[in-house]
Amino acid sequence: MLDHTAAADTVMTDRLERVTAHEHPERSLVLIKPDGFRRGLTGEVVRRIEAKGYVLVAVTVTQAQPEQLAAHYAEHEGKPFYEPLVEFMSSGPLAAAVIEGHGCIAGFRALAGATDPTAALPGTIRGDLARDWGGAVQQNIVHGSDSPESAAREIGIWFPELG
Ligand code: RTP
Ligand code: MG
Repeated sequence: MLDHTAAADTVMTDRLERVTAHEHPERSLVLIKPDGFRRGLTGEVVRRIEAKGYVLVAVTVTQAQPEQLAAHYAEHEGKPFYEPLVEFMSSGPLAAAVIEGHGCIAGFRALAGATDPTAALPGTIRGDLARDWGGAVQQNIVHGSDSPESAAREIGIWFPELG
């Protein structure tokens, strides 16, 4: 019993040290898109994030509002896949998460794999769990911020209380 408690304390201390050892650990915004949520893959994505060593700061399940998607995907407005993308992202609930850890922006993008699930390498989230369904937009399970500036902006859209 004592041994078990000591082991649990060690794990907790290690976790706290990882979170608090640096003053400004990097954060990224992750979305488990409606295809991933619908298919029950939220837990699998979170498992991979935690197995990599990143820490969950916040997680929520929500139906994306039009103004959130307009802000989130402003850079893609006018592109051929924009309207199908907004429709796809509105097609059901999604899970949004903020993750934390040094290098987690690039690190999560590496976990996610290439945008096109056919090209995404096995071992990545998109390579293992997504495929091309021949639609107007790629349904590729996850979104991850692509820069510190994007992360700050996107966290403000999905978690205004953390912005
Ligand atoms: P994300 O923003 O979702 O993390 O994905 P990404 O950076 O890898 O890709 P991005 O270029 O930002 O595109 C945003 C999302 O739009 C859909 N898409 N479909 N030609 C297509 O069918 C196409 N191009 C883009 C994908 O869902 C992509 O993740
Ligand atoms: Mg992107």
